[in-house]
Amino acid sequence: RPRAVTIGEGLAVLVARPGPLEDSENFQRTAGGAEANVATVLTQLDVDAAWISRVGDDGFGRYLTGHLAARGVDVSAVVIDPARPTAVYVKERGSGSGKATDLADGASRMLYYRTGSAASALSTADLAAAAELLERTDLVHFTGITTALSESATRLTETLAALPRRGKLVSFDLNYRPALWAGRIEQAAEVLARHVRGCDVVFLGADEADAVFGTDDADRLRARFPEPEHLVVKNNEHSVTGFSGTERVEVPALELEITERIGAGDAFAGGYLAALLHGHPLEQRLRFGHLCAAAALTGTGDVAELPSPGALEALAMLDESAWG
Ligand code: KDG
Repeated sequence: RPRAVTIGEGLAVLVARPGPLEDSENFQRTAGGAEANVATVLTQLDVDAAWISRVGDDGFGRYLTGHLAARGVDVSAVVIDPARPTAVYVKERGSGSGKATDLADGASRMLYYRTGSAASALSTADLAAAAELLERTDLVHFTGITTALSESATRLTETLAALPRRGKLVSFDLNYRPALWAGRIEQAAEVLARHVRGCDVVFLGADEADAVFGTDDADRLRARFPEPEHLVVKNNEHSVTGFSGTERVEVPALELEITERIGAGDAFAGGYLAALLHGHPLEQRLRFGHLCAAAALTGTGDVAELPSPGALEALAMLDESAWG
């Protein structure tokens, strides 16, 4: 089985009832954190995945590591920091009631409670401690969220992008979160562009690419960033354009009744990466991505619970008419 390592912060997610947050008496606890979400997709698709992170010595930290371990993710490199808490975010959901503090029906918003969290102390020392895992992996994946956590986390991601490859791939999802760059927003575009150029597999959401790099056009983004062997541009909800070397393929998204979008990008990345590690061609990789994203789009949590790899493979193989 191929091996992958993901590195980033995990968060306990408290999902509110649809409607203004002040009216939500109950919250459903789930798990989040972009790189943790990707790890759970990979393990469901026959990839051995490990997650490198830091959590607090608290119930949320135990919940997150338990949640990942139960899905087959190797959490042996997760450090427990007794001095800092595990991060939390509240997922506010709209009901479209028209009240001033309500969001539109189906819309959602993230409220972070993560300043000074355990994972904000992630640093290159965590890579040294996980050297063996990193040495024998086929793929390392991280996102622009980890980059934005703190200065020490930025140094860690710069080390990841420069990792001696020795046959492995380094994968990066832009995941631009302006709230995390507060105070150093002018640094964001430069650091993130360096990561795009320095990695082998890169995922860009069109909206966030527009915000950071000033264009949402897939071909312009490819022209601007010819360096990564694999570049995937998610054209909002309608389609995804994938570039691999000189190849270019566009695959439309499935038509779905969307429940909630947060986590869909991670599911897409996990599906694409698993298919890449299993040697599937570009079009199949994009279809795997869409199918995994569909699993996240049709639930309220961030984590995609998938059909079996065999079922996904059969769906990905369906002919053009099912996908057009
Ligand atoms: O992509 C989904 C993530 O955004 C979510 O799980 C929380 O990692 C998260 C973040 O920092 O926004």
